[in-house]
Parts: sequence; structure tokens; C-alpha cells
Amino acid sequence: MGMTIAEKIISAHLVEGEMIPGTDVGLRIDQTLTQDATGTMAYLEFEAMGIPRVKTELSVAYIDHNTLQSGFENADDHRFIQSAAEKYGLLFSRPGNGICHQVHLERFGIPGKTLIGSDSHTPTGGGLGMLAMGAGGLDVAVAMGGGAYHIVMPRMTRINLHGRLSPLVSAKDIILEVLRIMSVKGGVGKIIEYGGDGVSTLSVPERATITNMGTELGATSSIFPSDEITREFLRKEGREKDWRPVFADEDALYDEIIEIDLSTLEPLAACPHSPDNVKKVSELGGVKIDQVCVGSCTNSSFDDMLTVAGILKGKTVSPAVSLTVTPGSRQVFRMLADCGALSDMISAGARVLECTCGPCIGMGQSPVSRGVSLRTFNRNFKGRSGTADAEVYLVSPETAAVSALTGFITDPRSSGYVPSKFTLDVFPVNDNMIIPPASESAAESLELKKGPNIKECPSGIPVPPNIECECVLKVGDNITTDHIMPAGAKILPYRSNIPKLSEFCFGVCDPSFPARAREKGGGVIVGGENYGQGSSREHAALVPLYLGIKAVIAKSFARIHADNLVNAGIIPLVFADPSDYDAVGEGDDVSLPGIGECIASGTDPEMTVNGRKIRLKANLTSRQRKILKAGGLLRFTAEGRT
Ligand code: MIC
Ligand code: SF4
Repeated sequence: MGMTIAEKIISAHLVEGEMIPGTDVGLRIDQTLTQDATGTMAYLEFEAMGIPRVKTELSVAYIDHNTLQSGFENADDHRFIQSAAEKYGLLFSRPGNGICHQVHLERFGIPGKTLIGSDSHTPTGGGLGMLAMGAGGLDVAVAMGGGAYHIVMPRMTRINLHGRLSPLVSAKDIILEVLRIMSVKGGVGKIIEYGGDGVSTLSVPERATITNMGTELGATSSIFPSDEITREFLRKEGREKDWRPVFADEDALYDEIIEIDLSTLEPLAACPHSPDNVKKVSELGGVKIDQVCVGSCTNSSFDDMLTVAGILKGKTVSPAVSLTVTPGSRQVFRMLADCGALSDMISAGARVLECTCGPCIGMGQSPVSRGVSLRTFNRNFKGRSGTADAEVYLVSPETAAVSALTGFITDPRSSGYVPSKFTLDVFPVNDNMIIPPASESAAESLELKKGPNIKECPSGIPVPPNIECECVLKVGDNITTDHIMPAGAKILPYRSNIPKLSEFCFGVCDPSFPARAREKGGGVIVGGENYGQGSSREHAALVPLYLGIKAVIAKSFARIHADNLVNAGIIPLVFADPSDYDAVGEGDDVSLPGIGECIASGTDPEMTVNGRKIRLKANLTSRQRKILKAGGLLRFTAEGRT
């Protein structure tokens, strides 16, 4: 029987387990990446593991999330990460060089290789035919140390793309259509592979837009084949030698097949406050907008920017709109400058920001009160923009640019703009903002540079025999990590200071939560479906750990967050009968008798609340049970296990 693309890459990297869906597999990881908001913690964890040098083929530390600090905190984090990269053998991508996923695609991604990154949008690399996955910082630290990355073997979904997109409909509209079909939890436990004759009509950056936002489906990863188009992209990057073909076998078996006719797609928008709340742009006409933001790791390629510049050329941004444009990398920025497109954008009134995540993670450009913001980004969770009552819509660069001119959400097909055919034969490669590490012998004597904001990472405790505590918080469905541990300009500087960060935990849902959790000495949290969707930030587990949270009991969990809870030593449990969610309330006394034994033996635990017994499930692999018994992944690795 033939294999899918993902099965081929997994089988070539399998170090533990068998490729049986639903079971634990350990994979050898070829490449890792971190960014600054998760990197400090990952390198503190790597330091704690006591390994002198990374063992991967390539590891890169990027600074791209929080670059324009107003205090010393971020600057200290950057200096620490740079010192760790120099000492431990990583490349260091300086602030201003670009967003990790865009730069990695351009300079380092290799078809057929495995990549994990401490950022949930690492599957961007799937646009090149690599198996790229988002992970918690500690999982990345373990992989840097040569340990396997463990996932539950996913099921395989194939999406066949047929035909060709109409003018002014673009890759963003394809992934929004997939989100409309599958929803934000439709990809959980799956790898999404793209195939069909439509694939050859899409460039690598377009494919990367699609795999990037596959994260919003909850998928383990998304991947395209590596074909002649991939080869051409790598040739332009001066890396044709990195190309290799990667295809699924003709007779590969998929658990699910979805067909999409590209020629029938229209411009789409994800409406507030979820990436799967998708509607046709043509049906949203008339919504007045205050702000447009172009950029983020989803839509910041040269082609995206060129389209925006072409639409803006010779016109002026609506007086009611503030338009920002963020090129994804310095390479993109430079190409825009060289071809004159930058000048077209500036002349039209676009505000050009440096190549970072910027407004996507609430680092500036928060909308006005109750403002409407149109963004080419990938997430529109409530409050993420920094304005709690803002309405954020996710759209393509075409829709964003045309709407910036009209001041209303506008179908770009009404603009009459004829897409440009401009291409470059080679890209202007310049890696002078990537600093190589010190030699192994020189590295030995190097010190890590830690500023006063860098505090120790909290340590988990082995699962006790019984848990008796209070339900200190009850939340609903689709709680994101932006709810659990918000980011943004005010909070991000404390990513390496868990005690300080804890003051903001669940601030979007219930600002009194941190004080209550501290007063009660911790407890359990109860959640609904898809708890912890969104980012890979392990802070959404480390901070609850610091506040004494022992278990989270939910209807279901998002993959990376469930892994992060286990890695931190917090038990993720699900209701055997989801309707039992209603039987437990905030403030209720809860007991989990014999939980230690259940975790050790793999039997399902029970919870007693208000005199009632509720059946729970511990959907954990045997390795995860051992990690919980040890008190988290750091302790588990300290015991010499992987
Ligand atoms: C995000 O898009 O939410 C982030 C910020 O990139 C996160 C990582 C983080 O919280 O640092 C992610 O997607 O993993
Ligand atoms: Fe940065 Fe936004 Fe991409 Fe996250 S989603 S990596 S914040 S650009």
C-alpha cells in the first residue's frame, strides 16, 4: 500500500512507536526554530537540561515578536537569547531580519525534513514540503538536545484543489474556505495534505499561506508536495541544491478527502471573533472600517505586498482608515524598495512597519474603541488586537488593500485592478543579519547573559495519590491561549518572568482569577470544547502551574496546549460524558480520588463533585503518563528519559 507525504516523512524519521493512528510516535527532528516570546523559556529549559550544544542539523533563534521595547525587559531577553545561540550552536536572526516563518521558508526550509518550532505557525514550512509542527518551548529544547519529538500519530486528510483561482481571489481565500468547511477544531489529530491539479497553479508563498493557517484548524500540520514550483522557489533563493521531490504515492490512503474547485471561490472573510466564522466578502459590503493591517506570517510575501502596492498605486488611503503594511522579511522589504512598490505604498499613505509580528500579537496598532479592523493575519480572537471591543476580520491582501481605499469592506473584484505579472528571476539574498554561533571550543567559556527580568522557570510536582481542591475557574468552548495567557505590548515583556506574568492570567475572561487561585492555593479549571486552541505558548501552562493548578477538566483539548499541560505537570482530563460539564460549577469542591494510581496504570479516573461521581477520561500516551508521574517533562528528562 502506498504512503501519503506525511507518512513518508514520518517513517523516515521514526525513532519510537509505529505509524498507527492514535498511538504515540517519536520523531527525529532535523531543524528547530524559536522566536523571542517563547525563546527565553526554551533556552532556560535547554540550560537546565545541561546539554552543551544543540544536536540538530540546524537550529535558529529568531527575534521577531517584541522588538520595539519601552523598558529593558525585551532587550535583556534578546541579549540572553543571542548569548544562548552563540554558546549552544544556533544561528541567531537579529531583530529586523523578519518574521521567523517567512525567513525560515526563504532561507532554511528543506523539503522532506522535519522542523519543530516554539510557535504554532511553524507549519508554514509545509508550503515547501517539509513536515513542520508547532510545539511548546520545552519540546523544542528536548529536540535541540537530540531527543525525539512525540506526537499522537495523526489521521490523514487530503484536500484536492481543482482548477485555478479567479483574478483577485487568492490563497487566503482557499484556507478560509477550508476553515469554513472544517471549523477551528476540524483538524485536531490530523495532518492536512494538499493535492490535485490546482496545486501546480500555486506558488510556494501561496502554499505557505495555506499551511500557515492550517494551524487555525487545530491540525498537527499541513503539507504540500515538493515539485518543480518548489524547486524554482529554492533556485531563486540560491538553494536549488536543497530541493528534492516529495510526493504522495498514487495509492496512498486517506481517512478523509475534501474537494475544492478553485474557480468557484470568491473573496472570503473570517468575521469576529473566530477564524472559522467565514462569510463571503460580497455579503459584507457596507461594513465601515477604521483600520487595515497587511502583513503577519500568513500574508507578507513579496507577491502579497506587490499586489497591495499595485492596488494602492496612484491612489490615497481613505481618510477614515489607518493602513499599516508589514513586510514579512528584510528580503521582501528590500525587493519592494528595489522595484519601486514601496514608494507606491508610501505615496498612497500606507504606514510601513518593520518586519515583525507587530499588530498581529497586539504590539501596537490596537484599533479604536469598538473599531473595525481588517487584517491579512490568521487570528481574530476577542481582545488579541489589544482593544477588547474591537471587531477584527481576517481577509486576503486583495480585499484589505481595496477596502483601505474605499473605507468599507469591499469585494476586490469590484476594483477593476488587473493583477501584475511582475516577477524576479532571483531574489536578493543577504544573510548578514544572521549571526553564526561560536565554535565549540570557544563556546565552552561563554556565559549566558541574564538580565533581572529573567526568572526561573517553575517546576512541576509528581502527580499526588489524591487531589482535593476547588474548581477555581469555569470557562466555555474554544478558550484560546490568548484568553489563558494574553500577550500584547503590556504583557509580552514578562514572558521570562512567570511570577509577574501570572498577574495577567485569564485577564480576558476573569481578571480576579489570579488572586483567587493564589488565595485558594490553586485548584482545577473546567473548560468546554477545544480548550487551549491557538498558540504554542507554554506560558499558558507554566503560569497556571505557578498559580497551583493541578488539573484541567474539559470537553476536549487543542493538541499543543494539552502537550504543554503534560510537560508542565498539569493533568489534562476530559469528561467521558460531555454533558457532565454542567454538573460542576466555579467554587465547587472537587476531589479526584486515586488520581495518582489512575495516571500510573492508565485507568480512567472519577471526579466527585457535589456528592456526585463523574466519569473522566485521561487521553494520555504511556509516555505522557510517565511524564506526569515524574512531575513534568523537565524532571522526566532529568531522570535521563526521553
Ligand atoms: C501567536 O500567533 O499567538 C504567537 C504569538 O505567535 C504564538 C507564540 C507566542 O505566544 O509566543 C503562537 O502562535 O504560538
Ligand atoms: Fe507572529 Fe502573528 Fe505569525 Fe504569531 S501569527 S508568529 S504573532 S505574525
